[in-house]
Amino acid sequence: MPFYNPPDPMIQTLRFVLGDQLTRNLATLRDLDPARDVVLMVEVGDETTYVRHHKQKIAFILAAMRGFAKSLEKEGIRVDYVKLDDPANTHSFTGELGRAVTRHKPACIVVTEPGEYRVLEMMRGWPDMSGVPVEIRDDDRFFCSRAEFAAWAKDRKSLRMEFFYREMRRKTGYLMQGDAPVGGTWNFDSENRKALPRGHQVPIRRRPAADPELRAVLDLVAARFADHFGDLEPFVWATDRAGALAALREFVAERLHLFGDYQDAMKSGEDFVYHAVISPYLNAGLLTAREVCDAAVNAWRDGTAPLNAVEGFLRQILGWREFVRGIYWARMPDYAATNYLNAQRRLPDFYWTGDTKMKCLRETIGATRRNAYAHHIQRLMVAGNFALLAGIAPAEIEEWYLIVYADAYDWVELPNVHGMVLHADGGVLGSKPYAASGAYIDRMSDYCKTCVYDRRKRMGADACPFNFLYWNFMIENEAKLARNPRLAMPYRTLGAMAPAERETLRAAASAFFESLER
Ligand code: FAD
Ligand code: DLZ
Ligand code: SF4
Repeated sequence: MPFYNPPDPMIQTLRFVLGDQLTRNLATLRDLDPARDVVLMVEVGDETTYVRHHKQKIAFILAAMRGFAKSLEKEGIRVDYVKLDDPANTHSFTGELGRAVTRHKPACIVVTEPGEYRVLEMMRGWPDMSGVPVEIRDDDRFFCSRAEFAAWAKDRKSLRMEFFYREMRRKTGYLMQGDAPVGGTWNFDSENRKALPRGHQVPIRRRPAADPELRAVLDLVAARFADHFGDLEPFVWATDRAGALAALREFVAERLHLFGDYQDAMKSGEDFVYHAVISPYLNAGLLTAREVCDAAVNAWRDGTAPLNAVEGFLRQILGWREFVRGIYWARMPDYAATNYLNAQRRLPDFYWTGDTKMKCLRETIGATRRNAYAHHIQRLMVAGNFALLAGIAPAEIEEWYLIVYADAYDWVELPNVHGMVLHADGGVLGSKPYAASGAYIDRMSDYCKTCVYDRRKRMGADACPFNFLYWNFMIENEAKLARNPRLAMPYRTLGAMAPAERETLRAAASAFFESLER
């Protein structure tokens, strides 16, 4: 019985650690007294099914939770760990906290703020539910606290990542020389848009071996969540800190130097390209953002990775990751309800089955199913771009992203999908929608070469759907988007288009949508 602790009326503090808070230095655990405190961790049905997560996502979190609990126990810390198949499990955070309070009779409960608004709402009810004071601590694993972001955002007419990122560079001193950015510029994006050369061999990403503990979790998930999306095996994730650190080291040694050059590149059969593939570890707490940024900046100092790669990588973590979290907490709960472009279409079935003739989507959904992962450009410019152009209802596609990716929690998934991809927030997160035709996908990938559609054609039976959908999107949203200075070019082209051509594009899009319904 590895995790069971008998009732103890002397417990001072019950420290509740959630499945994405697996960090030894978590605020909840910092002043822990092993003699008087108990750590509570619970596997609950509500969290495994509030959306029907990818099988590997559930297995990753449960295995990582069990491993983390064991590592605390090795330190002599008492952990009250409730397993999913415990017959007394009430299957909710609130129910399990209530039972734990009855077991341990603590004087107080300590938690760290959660990653999802719905869980914060639960936490607010815990003092009344338990009759015990509940202290909710800041999650200081982020560089920027919620209060600091709110202060930065206050009185700004628009919130732009670039300016926030510069503040974060100044605050942390990463890649700074006094007040100026190292290399004389904040941004190396123009160097970072290369496609992979023909025949280029991407380094192979190593997969950790399954131990007996992971095997038990995989069997549990196979039995209990058989009808959830995604392949369970081969399982591609490490589930403890040592494995996460090894993945970080492998990335820094073998891929970081080309991260910048190929950060937007896509290639058939290459599920990871030069990406770090560490987001599940970061978001669950197995790695900290600071140690990841330190590792990258040290590689630049040591001369093993160039500035464009390291700056590009730092920008993702110090910039985007912190920025989307700031927006989430500053704007929730109203943020999720906006639908600026009034998108209403149902999510096509092929997002689940991968059964589509569009090669780019087949590749992206295939990778997603295999790994509970797709890299950023597949998420943004393929799966996301299609959802934007097709006018998929925000709630439908947001749920898909939350389900299918092992790194998906509301704080990070929602702003990326709702704001960056769908422009459903009307421009809070980004100044324009990332709408693109087939030409972009062709430039950055080899997908179009073996696709049944012709990416050069706008019309006709074999025209690339991204082409007519792109123009249909611009026409449908003309009233809302035409005055956006960043969309001046497409609207100039549209302005020069003959009415008959516009009509033909609209008709092609309608026929395509009808075929999707069928
Ligand atoms: P790399 O490309 O190697 O980047 C390094 C790290 O930077 C990532 O691990 C991640 O922590 C951070 N990062 C990069 N871009 C972003 C971003 N836009 N927002 C936040 N962090 C970022 N990321 C998630 O962690 N969870 C999500 O649910 C999620 N959903 C997304 C949905 C859409 C539509 C888009 C466009 C992006 C989403 N992202 C999400 C951001 C990004 O795609 C992933 O963080 C990245 O693909 C993870 O793979 P990696 O570790 O190989 O990242
Ligand atoms: C995602 C997830 C899953 C699948 N299961 C659990 C669980 O059984 N127990 C737990 O503590 N956390 C789980 N999580 C992560 C939570 O959903 C996450 O902590 C909240 O969404 C707050 O961000
Ligand atoms: Fe995707 Fe169009 Fe290229 Fe086919 S031709 S892979 S549908 S962008």
